[in-house]
Amino acid sequence: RPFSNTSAPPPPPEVTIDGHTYKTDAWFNTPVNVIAAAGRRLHLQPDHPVAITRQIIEAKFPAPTFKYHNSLHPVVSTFQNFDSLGFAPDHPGRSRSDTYYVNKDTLLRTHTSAHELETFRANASQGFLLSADVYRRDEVDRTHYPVFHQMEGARVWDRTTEGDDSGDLAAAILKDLATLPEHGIPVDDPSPAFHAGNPRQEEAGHSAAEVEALGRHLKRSLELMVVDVFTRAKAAAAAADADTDASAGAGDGLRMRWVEAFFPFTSPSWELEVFYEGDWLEVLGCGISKQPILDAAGVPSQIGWAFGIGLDRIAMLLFQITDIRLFWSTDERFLGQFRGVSADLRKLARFVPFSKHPACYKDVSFWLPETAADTGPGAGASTNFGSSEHGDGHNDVMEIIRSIAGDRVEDVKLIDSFTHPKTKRRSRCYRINYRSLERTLTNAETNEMQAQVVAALASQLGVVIR
Ligand code: FA5
Ligand code: MG
Repeated sequence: RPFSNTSAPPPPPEVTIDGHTYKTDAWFNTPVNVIAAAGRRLHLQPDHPVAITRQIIEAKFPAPTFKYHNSLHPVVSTFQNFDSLGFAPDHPGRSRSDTYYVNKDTLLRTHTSAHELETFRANASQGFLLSADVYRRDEVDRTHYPVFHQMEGARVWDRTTEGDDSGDLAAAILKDLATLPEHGIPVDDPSPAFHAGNPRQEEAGHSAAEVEALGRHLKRSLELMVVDVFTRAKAAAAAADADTDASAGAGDGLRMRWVEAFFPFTSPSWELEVFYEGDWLEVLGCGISKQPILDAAGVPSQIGWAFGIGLDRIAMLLFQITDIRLFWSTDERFLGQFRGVSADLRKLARFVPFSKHPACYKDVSFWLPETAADTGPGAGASTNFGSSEHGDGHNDVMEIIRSIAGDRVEDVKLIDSFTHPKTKRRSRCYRINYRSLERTLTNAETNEMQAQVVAALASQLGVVIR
C-alpha cells in the first residue's frame, strides 16, 4: 500500500457508544471527540437552543396528525442509512471519508432519513416528526460540525381511505393545503415539479396532479415553519433592542428560495435556503417520497412527502447564533441565556454573544503522497486521496485538525492547490483559524496545536510537509 495509516493508533477491539457496545473492524474511523458527543442529546436537553427549536417546529406540525419520535439510538446499520433509501452501492456518501463507521455494517447515522423505512412501516398516524443527533465527516467552519441535529418529517395520504372514486388523492391534498394559512412573503421558486430534465417524469407511483399537490403542500408547510421562526427571532431582537427602532433591527426582511436538489429517496427534491449573515444558508432538504420506500414499508396505498431539517441551523437563525460550536458549550454564559425559555416561548431572547476573542491564523502546506492509489472503504488506510468525488483527503485533514484542536478551531480553508508542472506532485495549503469562543488562546497553546496538527498530517496521511 502506498501510504497506510501507519502511526495512527490501532482501533480498539470494541467501542461503547451511548451505552451500547460494538465490535470494531478495519472500517472503524470514529474519533473519541465524536463518540463523546453521542449521548449528549442536545435536542432533549431542557432549555437548550436546539431543544427549544425542536419544540417550536413541532408546534407547526401538531399531534395527532404528526407523531413524535425523539430518542432513537445513533448507531444504525448500513442498510438503514443507505440501502433502505435506495443509495447506490458506490454512492460517495458511503465512503469512509464522509461517514463515521463502527464496523463494516454499522455506522453513526449521517441523517435522520435512516429511520424513514421503519417509521413509515410502524406509523399509524398521517405523519411523523423524528429528531435526533446525526454525524458526518465534513468541513470545519462556523456552520458545520461533525455532530449536529436533524428533524425528519413526513406526511402521507392514503388512497383507500382518502382518495376519490378512482383513488386519486390530488383533491384531498389540495383540501388540506387550503387549511394552511398564506404567509404573503414572496419566495424565489424557479424549479417547478415538472420540467425538461427532471427525472420525476419517469417515476412511477403517482399522478402528475398528485405530485403537483404534494409539492405545494410540502413547500407551504415548510415556508410557514421558517416564517414562524423568523417572526419569533425578529420579535426577540426587537425586545432586546427596545431603545432602538425595532423595524430597523437585525433580520429585516426574510428572504427564502427553493433550489432543486437530488436525493435517492425523493423525487422531485428541493432544498430551502434562507438569506443569513450576507449569504444563502441551506436549512433543509425535502421532496416527494419515492413509492418503492412506501411499498417496502408495507404501505403501498400511501403517497406523501418528507423533509430533513438541520435543527442547529434553524436555531442559529432563531437566536442569531453565528457559530455552531456554541451549542456544545457548557459555559453558563451561553446556557444561562436560554433558561426558562422552553417553559415559556415568549421569553425567547436574542443571544448576546460573548466578546470575540482574537483569531490566530496558521497555514500548513504539504505535498500529497505521490502514488495515491485508491484507498476506499476497507482498504485499510483511513484516507482517500485520489478518489475523484470527495478526494484529496480533504475531510481527513478536517478531522485531524478537529480531533486535535477540538472547539478551539473556528474554521479551516483550503487556500491553495496546485500541481507541479514538471514533477506532477500535487500540493495543498490549508489555513487554520484557531479561536476559542470562551477565552483568548495563548501563543504557546496555538503553536503546540499547530505542531501536533503538522505531525499528525504527516504521520497519519503520509503527506510531506513543505
Ligand atoms: C439530508 O440529510 C436528507 N436526509 C434530507 C431529506 C430528508 C431529503 C427527507 C429528502 C427527504 P442534507 O445532507 O442536505 O439532506 O442535510 C439536511 C440539512 O442538514 C441541511 O440542509 C443542513 O441544514 C443540515 N446539515 C447538513 N450538514 C450539516 C453539518 N455538517 N452541520 C450542521 N448542519 C448540517
Ligand atoms: Mg443538502
